[in-house]
Amino acid sequence: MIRRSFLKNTMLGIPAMSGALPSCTNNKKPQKPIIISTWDFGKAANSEGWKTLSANGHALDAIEKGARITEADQSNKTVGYGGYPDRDGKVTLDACIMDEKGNCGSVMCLEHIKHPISVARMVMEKTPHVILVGDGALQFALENGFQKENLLTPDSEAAWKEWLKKANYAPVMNIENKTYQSPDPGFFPGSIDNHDTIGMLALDSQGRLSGGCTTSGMAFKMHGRVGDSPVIGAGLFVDGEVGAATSTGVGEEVIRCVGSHLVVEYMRQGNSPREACKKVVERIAKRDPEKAKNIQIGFLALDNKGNYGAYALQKGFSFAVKSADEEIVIPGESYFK
Ligand code: SD4
Repeated sequence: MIRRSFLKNTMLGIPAMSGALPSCTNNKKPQKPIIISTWDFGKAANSEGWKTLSANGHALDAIEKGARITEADQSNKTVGYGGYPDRDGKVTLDACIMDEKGNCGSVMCLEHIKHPISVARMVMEKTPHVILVGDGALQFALENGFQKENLLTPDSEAAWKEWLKKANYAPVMNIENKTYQSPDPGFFPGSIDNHDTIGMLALDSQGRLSGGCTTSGMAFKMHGRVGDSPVIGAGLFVDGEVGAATSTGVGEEVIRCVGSHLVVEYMRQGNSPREACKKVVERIAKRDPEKAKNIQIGFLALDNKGNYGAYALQKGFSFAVKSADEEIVIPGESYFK
């Protein structure tokens, strides 16, 4: 079921999107342990991560295990195996992971490896570096026991071939009821469900925070294009003293404001996770109001007490929460109503 109909049809026990926004875009009391993820498919990833958290495991393990569920899901066309390729037909993956102490690892433009989140973790734990890209990242993965695989599924290959017929770049940016025609036809490549990265944040029973982010990026992007998702500070940031944030949407705009880091800094100043996300969305909207109307960006944040919140530019964003108290998918509030 696609995300939009899923939201309309289930809502998982939360108030419908019409009328007052659900108060659960900000939880009422902090929860620990807790795991939260972008989009409705985050629910399955959360469930996997929860197995670790509920057994008093480390938030970092919960993130990695959860993210691997989405990466392996070939029905998800925007993360990992089965992700839409770039315009040359290559599936290139971006991922990063970070813990509460500032340890982090990232891979960019990685081909042929089904679980970039695990390679990112290995970059973090086994190298003195933070980022490996392209061939170097692949070489590192193969040297460390990962298998080389074909990640282009028949479905995604067919979608790419269909796109090639026109290559007309007319994407749907996950904005409810709206199709975005990019003013720059060479830049925003199009597909349905074009922007569905998974960003995950977790707080474990011992108060350790971690986060991860993994994506195949924009469908039919230029070969070599990297978005915000594997960029520490942009697609993900974790600071154990404060909280963690992650993002989804048009990565270029998130990179321009180092969005997830900014969310964490707003939390450091005393803002709730929701307020912090809202402030960054507002900055993006004010910087270029015309552009902002036509793109989607969503931020998700979790503080080190277990309060969460989210905010997006456009309607249509959702996030999934799992704790001992709740397992829900929540429609995100948005700047444009
Ligand atoms: C990117 N931010 O590559 C990612 C895509 C995304 O939801 O978030 N999709 O720009």
